[in-house]
Amino acid sequence: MFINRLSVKRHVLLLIAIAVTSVCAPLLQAKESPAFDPGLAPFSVMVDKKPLRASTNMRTVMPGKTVSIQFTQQKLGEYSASLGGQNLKLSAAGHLAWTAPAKPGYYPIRLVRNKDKAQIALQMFVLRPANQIVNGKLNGYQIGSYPSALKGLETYQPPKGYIEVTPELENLFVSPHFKLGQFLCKQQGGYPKYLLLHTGLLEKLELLLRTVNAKGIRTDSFVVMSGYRTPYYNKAIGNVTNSRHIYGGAADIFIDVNPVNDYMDDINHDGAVNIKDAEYLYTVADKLVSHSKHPELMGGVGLYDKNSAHGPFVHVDVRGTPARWGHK
Ligand SMILES: [Ca+2]
Ligand SMILES: [Ca+2]
Repeated sequence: MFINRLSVKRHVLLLIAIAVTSVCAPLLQAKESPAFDPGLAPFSVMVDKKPLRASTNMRTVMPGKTVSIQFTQQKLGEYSASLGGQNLKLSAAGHLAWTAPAKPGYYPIRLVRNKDKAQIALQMFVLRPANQIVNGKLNGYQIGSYPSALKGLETYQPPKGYIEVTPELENLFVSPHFKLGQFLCKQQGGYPKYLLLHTGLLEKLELLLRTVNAKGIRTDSFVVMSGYRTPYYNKAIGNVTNSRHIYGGAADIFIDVNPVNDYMDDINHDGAVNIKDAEYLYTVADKLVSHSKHPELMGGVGLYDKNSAHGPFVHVDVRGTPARWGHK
Protein backbone atom coordinates (compact mmCIF):
# COMPACT_ATOMS: atom_id res chain seq x y z
CA MET A 1 0.00 0.00 0.00
CA PHE A 2 2.79 2.35 1.02
CA ILE A 3 4.73 1.47 -2.17
CA ASN A 4 1.65 2.09 -4.29
CA ARG A 5 1.09 5.48 -2.69
CA LEU A 6 4.72 6.42 -3.33
CA SER A 7 4.35 5.28 -6.92
CA VAL A 8 1.26 7.49 -7.40
CA LYS A 9 3.13 10.40 -5.84
CA ARG A 10 5.98 9.84 -8.27
CA HIS A 11 3.58 9.78 -11.21
CA VAL A 12 2.01 13.07 -10.11
CA LEU A 13 5.44 14.68 -9.72
CA LEU A 14 6.42 13.39 -13.14
CA LEU A 15 3.24 14.84 -14.70
CA ILE A 16 3.89 18.20 -13.02
CA ALA A 17 7.49 18.15 -14.29
CA ILE A 18 6.31 17.43 -17.86
CA ALA A 19 3.68 20.19 -17.64
CA VAL A 20 6.20 22.74 -16.30
CA THR A 21 8.76 21.77 -18.95
CA SER A 22 6.31 22.07 -21.84
CA VAL A 23 5.11 25.48 -20.64
CA CYS A 24 8.62 26.80 -19.99
CA ALA A 25 10.40 25.31 -23.01
CA PRO A 26 9.22 27.99 -25.47
CA LEU A 27 10.27 30.67 -22.95
CA LEU A 28 13.72 29.10 -22.62
CA GLN A 29 14.05 28.86 -26.40
CA ALA A 30 13.00 32.49 -26.82
CA LYS A 31 15.98 33.52 -24.67
CA GLU A 32 18.47 31.91 -27.09
CA SER A 33 19.69 34.13 -29.91
CA PRO A 34 18.22 33.33 -33.32
CA ALA A 35 20.40 31.55 -35.87
CA PHE A 36 23.04 33.68 -37.60
CA ASP A 37 21.72 35.26 -40.79
CA PRO A 38 24.60 35.62 -43.28
CA GLY A 39 22.65 38.18 -45.34
CA LEU A 40 23.70 36.82 -48.71
CA ALA A 41 22.35 38.41 -51.92
CA PRO A 42 19.03 36.79 -52.93
CA PHE A 43 19.77 37.19 -56.67
CA SER A 44 22.62 38.10 -58.97
CA VAL A 45 23.53 41.70 -59.86
CA MET A 46 26.81 43.16 -61.12
CA VAL A 47 27.87 46.73 -60.36
CA ASP A 48 30.69 47.88 -62.63
CA LYS A 49 31.22 44.19 -63.45
CA LYS A 50 31.69 43.20 -59.80
CA PRO A 51 29.00 41.09 -58.07
CA LEU A 52 26.92 42.37 -55.16
CA ARG A 53 27.46 39.46 -52.77
CA ALA A 54 25.23 40.58 -49.92
CA SER A 55 21.68 41.75 -49.21
CA THR A 56 23.24 45.11 -48.22
CA ASN A 57 26.24 46.50 -50.11
CA MET A 58 28.13 49.76 -50.32
CA ARG A 59 29.65 51.42 -53.37
CA THR A 60 31.21 54.84 -53.93
CA VAL A 61 31.37 57.05 -56.99
CA MET A 62 32.78 60.46 -57.87
CA PRO A 63 30.25 63.21 -58.79
CA GLY A 64 29.17 63.05 -62.44
CA LYS A 65 30.58 59.54 -63.00
CA THR A 66 28.36 56.73 -64.25
CA VAL A 67 27.79 53.41 -62.47
CA SER A 68 26.78 50.34 -64.47
CA ILE A 69 24.20 48.09 -62.80
CA GLN A 70 23.42 44.80 -64.56
CA PHE A 71 20.86 42.20 -63.43
CA THR A 72 22.23 38.85 -64.59
CA GLN A 73 20.11 35.92 -65.86
CA GLN A 74 17.09 38.20 -65.96
CA LYS A 75 13.86 37.90 -67.94
CA LEU A 76 12.05 41.02 -69.15
CA GLY A 77 10.20 42.73 -66.28
CA GLU A 78 11.51 40.34 -63.64
CA TYR A 79 13.38 43.03 -61.67
CA SER A 80 13.02 46.70 -60.82
CA ALA A 81 15.25 49.40 -59.35
CA SER A 82 14.58 52.58 -57.42
CA LEU A 83 16.39 55.48 -55.80
CA GLY A 84 14.80 57.03 -52.73
CA GLY A 85 11.42 55.56 -53.77
CA GLN A 86 11.64 56.83 -57.38
CA ASN A 87 11.75 54.18 -60.11
CA LEU A 88 14.93 53.89 -62.15
CA LYS A 89 14.41 52.69 -65.70
CA LEU A 90 16.02 49.39 -66.68
CA SER A 91 16.82 48.46 -70.27
CA ALA A 92 15.22 45.37 -71.82
CA ALA A 93 18.49 43.58 -71.08
CA GLY A 94 18.21 44.45 -67.37
CA HIS A 95 20.86 47.16 -67.44
CA LEU A 96 20.90 50.52 -65.69
CA ALA A 97 23.48 53.26 -66.15
CA TRP A 98 23.22 55.57 -63.14
CA THR A 99 25.02 58.89 -63.34
CA ALA A 100 25.99 60.30 -59.97
CA PRO A 101 24.70 63.80 -59.22
CA ALA A 102 27.11 66.64 -58.41
CA LYS A 103 26.02 66.74 -54.75
CA PRO A 104 28.04 64.47 -52.46
CA GLY A 105 26.04 62.28 -50.09
CA TYR A 106 24.07 59.08 -49.58
CA TYR A 107 21.91 57.73 -52.41
CA PRO A 108 19.86 54.64 -51.44
CA ILE A 109 19.43 52.43 -54.52
CA ARG A 110 17.14 49.44 -54.10
CA LEU A 111 17.11 46.45 -56.46
CA VAL A 112 14.00 44.25 -56.31
CA ARG A 113 12.93 40.89 -57.73
CA ASN A 114 9.30 41.67 -58.47
CA LYS A 115 7.71 38.25 -57.93
CA ASP A 116 8.62 37.95 -54.24
CA LYS A 117 9.86 41.49 -53.46
CA ALA A 118 13.29 40.07 -52.50
CA GLN A 119 15.59 43.08 -52.25
CA ILE A 120 19.23 44.07 -52.46
CA ALA A 121 20.20 47.39 -50.89
CA LEU A 122 22.91 49.27 -52.78
CA GLN A 123 24.10 52.02 -50.44
CA MET A 124 25.62 54.45 -52.90
CA PHE A 125 27.81 57.33 -51.76
CA VAL A 126 28.74 60.18 -54.03
CA LEU A 127 32.14 61.24 -52.73
CA ARG A 128 33.29 64.72 -51.79
CA PRO A 129 36.30 65.32 -54.05
CA ALA A 130 39.74 65.39 -52.44
CA ASN A 131 40.58 68.53 -54.43
CA GLN A 132 38.32 70.43 -52.00
CA ILE A 133 40.86 69.89 -49.21
CA VAL A 134 42.28 73.23 -48.06
CA ASN A 135 45.23 73.31 -45.66
CA GLY A 136 44.67 69.64 -44.77
CA LYS A 137 40.95 70.15 -44.01
CA LEU A 138 37.96 68.91 -45.99
CA ASN A 139 34.85 71.01 -45.31
CA GLY A 140 36.36 71.80 -41.90
CA TYR A 141 37.31 68.18 -41.05
CA GLN A 142 40.97 67.48 -40.42
CA ILE A 143 42.38 65.01 -42.99
CA GLY A 144 46.10 65.83 -43.16
CA SER A 145 48.12 64.84 -46.20
CA TYR A 146 48.66 61.50 -47.93
CA PRO A 147 52.13 60.16 -48.64
CA SER A 148 53.01 59.57 -52.29
CA ALA A 149 52.04 56.05 -53.37
CA LEU A 150 54.25 53.29 -51.93
CA LYS A 151 56.29 51.87 -54.85
CA GLY A 152 53.73 53.57 -57.13
CA LEU A 153 51.18 50.87 -56.18
CA GLU A 154 47.53 51.46 -57.13
CA THR A 155 46.29 50.46 -53.63
CA TYR A 156 48.51 53.17 -52.08
CA GLN A 157 47.37 56.04 -54.34
CA PRO A 158 45.98 59.04 -52.42
CA PRO A 159 42.15 58.95 -52.46
CA LYS A 160 40.14 60.91 -55.07
CA GLY A 161 37.21 61.53 -52.74
CA TYR A 162 35.69 60.89 -49.31
CA ILE A 163 32.40 59.56 -47.91
CA GLU A 164 30.55 62.36 -46.12
CA VAL A 165 29.12 61.22 -42.76
CA THR A 166 26.31 63.03 -40.94
CA PRO A 167 25.07 61.91 -37.48
CA GLU A 168 22.07 60.14 -39.12
CA LEU A 169 24.36 58.11 -41.40
CA GLU A 170 26.43 56.65 -38.56
CA ASN A 171 23.82 53.94 -37.96
CA LEU A 172 23.38 53.09 -41.64
CA PHE A 173 24.19 49.47 -42.51
CA VAL A 174 26.77 49.33 -45.30
CA SER A 175 26.88 45.50 -45.26
CA PRO A 176 24.58 42.96 -43.53
CA HIS A 177 26.35 43.31 -40.15
CA PHE A 178 28.41 46.52 -40.20
CA LYS A 179 27.40 50.16 -39.89
CA LEU A 180 29.13 53.15 -41.47
CA GLY A 181 29.84 54.79 -38.08
CA GLN A 182 31.87 51.75 -36.91
CA PHE A 183 34.66 52.77 -39.30
CA LEU A 184 34.90 56.49 -38.46
CA CYS A 185 38.24 57.86 -37.33
CA LYS A 186 38.46 58.27 -33.54
CA GLN A 187 39.77 61.84 -33.80
CA GLN A 188 37.94 64.88 -32.40
CA GLY A 189 35.88 67.06 -34.75
CA GLY A 190 32.31 67.97 -35.64
CA TYR A 191 30.07 66.95 -38.55
CA PRO A 192 30.17 66.34 -41.37
CA LYS A 193 32.96 63.84 -40.85
CA TYR A 194 34.74 62.06 -43.67
CA LEU A 195 36.03 58.57 -44.18
CA LEU A 196 37.27 56.00 -46.64
CA LEU A 197 35.89 52.46 -46.56
CA HIS A 198 37.05 49.73 -48.92
CA THR A 199 34.16 47.51 -50.06
CA GLY A 200 36.58 44.55 -50.00
CA LEU A 201 37.17 45.14 -46.28
CA LEU A 202 33.42 44.84 -45.66
CA GLU A 203 33.33 41.62 -47.70
CA LYS A 204 36.28 40.21 -45.76
CA LEU A 205 34.74 41.11 -42.38
CA GLU A 206 31.43 39.51 -43.44
CA LEU A 207 33.26 36.36 -44.56
CA LEU A 208 35.15 36.24 -41.25
CA LEU A 209 31.90 36.77 -39.34
CA ARG A 210 30.19 33.90 -41.21
CA THR A 211 33.19 31.67 -40.50
CA VAL A 212 33.36 32.32 -36.74
CA ASN A 213 29.60 31.78 -36.46
CA ALA A 214 29.97 28.48 -38.34
CA LYS A 215 32.55 27.54 -35.67
CA GLY A 216 29.95 28.10 -32.95
CA ILE A 217 30.87 31.65 -31.84
CA ARG A 218 27.50 33.36 -32.03
CA THR A 219 28.01 37.05 -32.82
CA ASP A 220 26.24 39.49 -35.12
CA SER A 221 29.20 41.82 -35.61
CA PHE A 222 32.75 42.62 -34.55
CA VAL A 223 33.75 45.63 -32.50
CA VAL A 224 35.83 47.79 -34.84
CA MET A 225 38.34 49.32 -32.44
CA SER A 226 40.01 51.21 -35.28
CA GLY A 227 38.79 51.45 -38.88
CA TYR A 228 39.60 54.50 -40.97
CA ARG A 229 42.35 56.81 -39.74
CA THR A 230 43.03 60.15 -41.34
CA PRO A 231 46.75 60.70 -42.08
CA TYR A 232 46.50 63.53 -39.52
CA TYR A 233 45.32 61.13 -36.78
CA ASN A 234 47.60 58.30 -37.90
CA LYS A 235 50.59 60.61 -37.55
CA ALA A 236 49.38 61.86 -34.15
CA ILE A 237 49.28 58.29 -32.75
CA GLY A 238 52.73 57.59 -34.20
CA ASN A 239 51.69 54.86 -36.65
CA VAL A 240 53.63 53.91 -39.80
CA THR A 241 53.05 56.34 -42.69
CA ASN A 242 51.64 53.77 -45.12
CA SER A 243 49.23 52.10 -42.70
CA ARG A 244 46.31 50.41 -44.48
CA HIS A 245 44.04 52.25 -42.04
CA ILE A 246 44.57 55.57 -43.89
CA TYR A 247 43.20 53.95 -47.08
CA GLY A 248 40.05 52.62 -45.40
CA GLY A 249 41.22 49.06 -46.00
CA ALA A 250 41.96 47.88 -42.46
CA ALA A 251 40.09 47.12 -39.24
CA ASP A 252 41.28 46.24 -35.72
CA ILE A 253 38.58 43.97 -34.33
CA PHE A 254 37.47 41.83 -31.39
CA ILE A 255 34.35 39.90 -30.38
CA ASP A 256 32.30 41.42 -27.58
CA VAL A 257 29.00 39.65 -26.97
CA ASN A 258 29.26 37.81 -23.65
CA PRO A 259 29.62 39.93 -21.64
CA VAL A 260 29.28 43.21 -23.55
CA ASN A 261 32.04 45.20 -21.80
CA ASP A 262 34.06 46.78 -24.64
CA TYR A 263 36.59 43.96 -24.22
CA MET A 264 37.32 40.70 -26.02
CA ASP A 265 35.23 37.68 -24.91
CA ASP A 266 36.55 34.33 -23.73
CA ILE A 267 35.96 32.87 -27.18
CA ASN A 268 38.17 29.78 -26.65
CA HIS A 269 36.29 29.00 -23.40
CA ASP A 270 39.34 28.47 -21.18
CA GLY A 271 38.00 30.69 -18.41
CA ALA A 272 40.32 33.64 -19.10
CA VAL A 273 40.40 36.55 -21.54
CA ASN A 274 43.89 36.98 -22.93
CA ILE A 275 46.06 36.75 -26.05
CA LYS A 276 44.80 33.17 -26.66
CA ASP A 277 41.34 34.50 -27.54
CA ALA A 278 42.84 36.89 -30.09
CA GLU A 279 44.99 34.00 -31.33
CA TYR A 280 41.84 31.99 -31.97
CA LEU A 281 40.40 34.82 -34.09
CA TYR A 282 43.81 35.35 -35.78
CA THR A 283 43.97 31.68 -36.78
CA VAL A 284 40.52 31.84 -38.38
CA ALA A 285 41.44 35.09 -40.22
CA ASP A 286 44.81 33.62 -41.27
CA LYS A 287 43.13 30.75 -43.16
CA LEU A 288 40.16 32.79 -44.40
CA VAL A 289 41.15 33.70 -47.94
CA SER A 290 43.29 32.12 -50.61
CA HIS A 291 44.50 33.67 -53.83
CA SER A 292 42.60 31.13 -55.92
CA LYS A 293 39.24 31.78 -54.22
CA HIS A 294 39.36 35.43 -53.10
CA PRO A 295 42.24 37.26 -54.83
CA GLU A 296 40.57 40.62 -54.15
CA LEU A 297 40.39 39.95 -50.39
CA MET A 298 44.06 39.05 -49.90
CA GLY A 299 45.82 41.03 -47.20
CA GLY A 300 47.28 41.29 -43.74
CA VAL A 301 46.43 39.68 -40.41
CA GLY A 302 48.11 40.90 -37.23
CA LEU A 303 47.86 39.72 -33.62
CA TYR A 304 47.93 42.19 -30.71
CA ASP A 305 48.02 41.52 -26.97
CA LYS A 306 46.20 43.59 -24.38
CA ASN A 307 47.82 46.65 -22.81
CA SER A 308 46.64 49.37 -20.43
CA ALA A 309 44.58 51.02 -23.21
CA HIS A 310 42.85 48.04 -24.84
CA GLY A 311 42.20 44.30 -24.75
CA PRO A 312 43.59 41.69 -27.14
CA PHE A 313 42.56 42.20 -30.78
CA VAL A 314 43.27 41.25 -34.38
CA HIS A 315 44.07 43.48 -37.37
CA VAL A 316 42.72 42.48 -40.80
CA ASP A 317 43.23 44.32 -44.08
CA VAL A 318 42.81 43.99 -47.84
CA ARG A 319 46.16 45.30 -49.13
CA GLY A 320 46.10 42.77 -52.01
CA THR A 321 49.10 40.71 -50.90
CA PRO A 322 49.49 38.46 -47.83
CA ALA A 323 51.18 39.82 -44.68
CA ARG A 324 51.30 38.29 -41.19
CA TRP A 325 52.65 39.61 -37.90
CA GLY A 326 52.40 39.36 -34.13
CA HIS A 327 51.86 35.58 -33.97
CA LYS A 328 54.83 33.52 -32.74
CA1 LIG B 1 33.36 41.13 -23.77
CA1 LIG C 1 40.06 32.55 -23.30
